[in-house]
Amino acid sequence: VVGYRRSASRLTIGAHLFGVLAIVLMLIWLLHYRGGIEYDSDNPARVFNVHPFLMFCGFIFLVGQAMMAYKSVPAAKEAQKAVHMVLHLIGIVLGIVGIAAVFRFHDMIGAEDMFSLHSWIGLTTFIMLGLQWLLGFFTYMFPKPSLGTRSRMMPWHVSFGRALLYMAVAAALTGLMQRETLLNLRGHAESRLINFTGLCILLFGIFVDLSVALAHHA
Ligand code: ASC
Repeated sequence: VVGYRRSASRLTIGAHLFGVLAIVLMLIWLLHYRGGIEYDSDNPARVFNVHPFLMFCGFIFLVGQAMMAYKSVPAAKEAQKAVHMVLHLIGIVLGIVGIAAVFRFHDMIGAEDMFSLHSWIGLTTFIMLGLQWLLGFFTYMFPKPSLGTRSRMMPWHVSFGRALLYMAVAAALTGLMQRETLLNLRGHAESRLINFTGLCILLFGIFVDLSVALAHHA
């Protein structure tokens, strides 16, 4: 048990490392190469940039942190649970703004919505994660059915959450690829920067998932 717990907390270090690295690389990309991040801008590119920024640095990063809260927050179990719930909620709210930004961008340039594989995976994942949050809230916070029901739901809650994290990573990577292709960046330094951002996002997902998989569940 102690060995498991130790390896799970070492894995959270890997997750923090790749998560922060992905944020830094993405900020270099959006601020240095892509003109900045601004929701209310008249410049469609700056409006678009809100989307990758909030979907990773807001949504996926905070959801991952929420998943690791039971290892990384040094507090009583009920406090960890509150952090787990609230971090997901903040992530979801930022995700809503991030999705609104890309719809606003499409509106500005007269492009159709929901055409790409990225948008299908991404919106499906986001809606299912919202439903998972509601189900988790009603099961584990309020009104909190019997202990038997809660424990029977737990493997589903954990397994489905882990699947959703990989789905979110798939959405992020297809989104980065799409942007790279659309901007015609093949062979440029910027394309390498985007690839490394994607690799860090993938490794963040893997480390978060392993830290959950190798943890001990109450
Ligand atoms: C909860 C909670 C848990 C589970 C457990 C049953 O409400 O905080 O850890 O349910 O008691 O699996």
